[in-house]
Amino acid sequence: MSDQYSFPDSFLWGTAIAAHQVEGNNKNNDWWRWEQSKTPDRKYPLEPSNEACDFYNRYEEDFDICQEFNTNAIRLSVEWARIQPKIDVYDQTAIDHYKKMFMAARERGLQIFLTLHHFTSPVWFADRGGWHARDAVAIFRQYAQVCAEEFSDYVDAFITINEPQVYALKSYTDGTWPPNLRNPWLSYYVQINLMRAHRSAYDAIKTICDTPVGLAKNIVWYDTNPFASNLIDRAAARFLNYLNDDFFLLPLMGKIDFLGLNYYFTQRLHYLRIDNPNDYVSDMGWWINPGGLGEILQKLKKYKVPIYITENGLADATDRYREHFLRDMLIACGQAILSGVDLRGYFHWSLMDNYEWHEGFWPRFGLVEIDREHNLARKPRQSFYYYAKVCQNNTVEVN
Ligand code: IFM
Repeated sequence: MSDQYSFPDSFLWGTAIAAHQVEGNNKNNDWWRWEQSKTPDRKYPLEPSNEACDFYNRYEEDFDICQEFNTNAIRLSVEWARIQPKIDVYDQTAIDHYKKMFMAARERGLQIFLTLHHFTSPVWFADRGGWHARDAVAIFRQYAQVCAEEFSDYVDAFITINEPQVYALKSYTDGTWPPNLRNPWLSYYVQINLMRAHRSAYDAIKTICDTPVGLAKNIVWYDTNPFASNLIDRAAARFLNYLNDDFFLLPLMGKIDFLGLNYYFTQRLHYLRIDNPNDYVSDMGWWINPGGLGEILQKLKKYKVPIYITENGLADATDRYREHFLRDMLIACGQAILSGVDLRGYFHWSLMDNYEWHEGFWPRFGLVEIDREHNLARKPRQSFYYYAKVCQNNTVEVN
């Protein structure tokens, strides 16, 4: 093993955020409506997003931090409900606001990876049947085309949809997220629709510009306990890994210029139950296993498309693991590059503490702490200084 890993000169060192989780006051989408509904017999969400981090107004301050900490890229999303508040209305004021935001990022040397759909949809879209409506794909295609027309001069890459499978499972299988349905068949149908939506949006964007288009795919790595593995667990892990990546990705090949990988954790199976070690876990109980990232990157090599890690991070309120986490994950990245994986960038989730969906604000994913008691003050955590050094040196040291 080498004692340091150097990254290609063009490597992107970034952070990631998403509109509804940071902007605040996204009042016209399905999440907001549900959060604010205070339905008494619903367990979730723990709290509403309200002003979130007020990123919609404070983006310059946040991009200043990105620059100060040597990052050269940011992944963010636009809020569909702001851009298209009604089916037949595009809001030029909101579009211009985003343009100003993108300019501010570029002026600070940040390349922009722009996500078009990150879990939330306009209320009018939800009311027509959301992602299981017949014309959902056509509607999304039109929105993607408008985004390409308006934003292609400002952004470096488009990500059509964030974590389609997670969305389908949360919203349509376990019903935790709006539209809170529990129907596995519908969930499967929505997954197919999201694949179709990606393909269609890809074509629409390409009629406007040459900007690379990809999608962000969450992949959990399924593994077995090396000391107690049995045939059934090995077969189950293989099958789950197939469902997680190849099943979804194979139909997208040819309509993808790069693959965005969101990796958080590994699940170890023992007699078909999850049996993870508990030595290295985040505040959310997710087992941190950099080896899983290495395995996934090797597996994705066969698709022969550039890969960006579009999310990777942990909830860690006291910042006790984040530096180790970063080092371990980045070593896995360095090793993957050495072995021929075409990995071109890393976006840490997240730039700042934000609204973690049905969990509310307690999980702290940020390189920057948001002090909710003091006017949402931004306070970079110690681990951000470590990441800044890596970004500056383009190298991660092993030790
Ligand atoms: O906060 C989320 C993000 O919106 C999508 N990927 C996983 C993150 C952490 O749970």
